[in-house]
Amino acid sequence: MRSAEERLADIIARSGVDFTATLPCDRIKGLLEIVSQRFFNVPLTREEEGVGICAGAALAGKRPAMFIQNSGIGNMINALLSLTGFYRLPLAIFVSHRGVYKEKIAAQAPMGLKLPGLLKGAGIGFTRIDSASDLSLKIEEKLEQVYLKNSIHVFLLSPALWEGSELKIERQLVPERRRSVLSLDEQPAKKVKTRTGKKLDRYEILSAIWPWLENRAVVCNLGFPARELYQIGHRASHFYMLGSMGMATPIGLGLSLSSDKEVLVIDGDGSLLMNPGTLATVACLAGKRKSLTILAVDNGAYGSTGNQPTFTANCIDLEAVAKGFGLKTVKAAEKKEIITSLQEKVKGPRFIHALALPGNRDVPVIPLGPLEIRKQFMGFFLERV
Ligand SMILES: Cc1ncc(C[n+]2csc(CCOP(=O)(O)OP(=O)(O)O)c2C)c(N)n1
Repeated sequence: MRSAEERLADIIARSGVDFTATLPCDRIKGLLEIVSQRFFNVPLTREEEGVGICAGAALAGKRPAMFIQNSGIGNMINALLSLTGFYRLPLAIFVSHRGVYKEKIAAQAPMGLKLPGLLKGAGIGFTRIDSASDLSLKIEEKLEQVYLKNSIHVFLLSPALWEGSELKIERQLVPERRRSVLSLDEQPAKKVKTRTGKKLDRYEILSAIWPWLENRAVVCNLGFPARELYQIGHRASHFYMLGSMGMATPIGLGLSLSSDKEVLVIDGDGSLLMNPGTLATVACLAGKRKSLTILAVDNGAYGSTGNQPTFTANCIDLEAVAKGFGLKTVKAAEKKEIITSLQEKVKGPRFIHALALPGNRDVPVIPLGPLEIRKQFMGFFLERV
């Protein structure tokens, strides 16, 4: 029997969708794999750019569809209203609806629960798809309307849909070539220079730097980076992000601009690519007296959602990006290189590009809520100012 993911892809193909754009969520990783294999697919750095790319595709006569997590709607709303809606362009949006069904990550609840109200307020039509039997019944007709009437429609896909799915995905971690990265397939992978090749995964890097983190304020990227750091050893000085992808470096900058304390941000390639402009703000505003370090753990993947490749896997050198904005940078791949870079006394903001292998450790979600994390962190940060 065909899996729910394959059946949904069949319906989408029948409706004539010929252009897709995706940004991963762990709960739809199977669907995303199928979409990237079956359709012309643009892997995104930020959901908002997908609205623009799909608008361009629609202007060129295509039938675009996006596949994202509900948090991404938060990044898209202005462009959806002032571009797609305003110019009456068609867009179908398939949303992994988190926070509503057997959710283990509490931070998914605020956006997930409020999303229907937000869409209603924005005048965007939506349909909840709660079970596999809803698939053809509820989707086909709505999809037809999207392209006939040039409208936006959101399909809220409950995680219940994929329960018991027979789908088997055979995929290596960050394969060399993927059809989805269309234009990149024609280019040889760029080699980034380090004295050594990638040796460590994120967990090994975090374990290696953990002793150095003592008594330093640390802002840690969401998902597995925060979970792994907590598992290696919790300290009150750790601000674990539970959601708000792309905000690690901005939070670190805000701390640094408000204090003379040393601040370390542990960020990720996917998160930095979602919000690279923040490196310009850091370069221009974090003055020479400040001690702000961004440790970019670059595993070339959206590690936390299934290791889907990001553009740093074969196209973008994050260190060059940071350097371009004027930051002091260094590239490191080995334990010793990473630790020496951290220990080096540098005035002003700096960017350490830590090259990592993809992969996550099987560690549980952080048992602390946001208020507890805030209380502990502020206790540490304000006590010593
Ligand atoms: C706006 C938004 N889109 C998508 C997600 C789903 N998501 C959570 S973590 C993550 C991957 C982050 O990748 P990266 O920063 O490279 O860190 P890694 O897990 O690879 O260490 C994604 C896509 C999200 N939380 N928010």
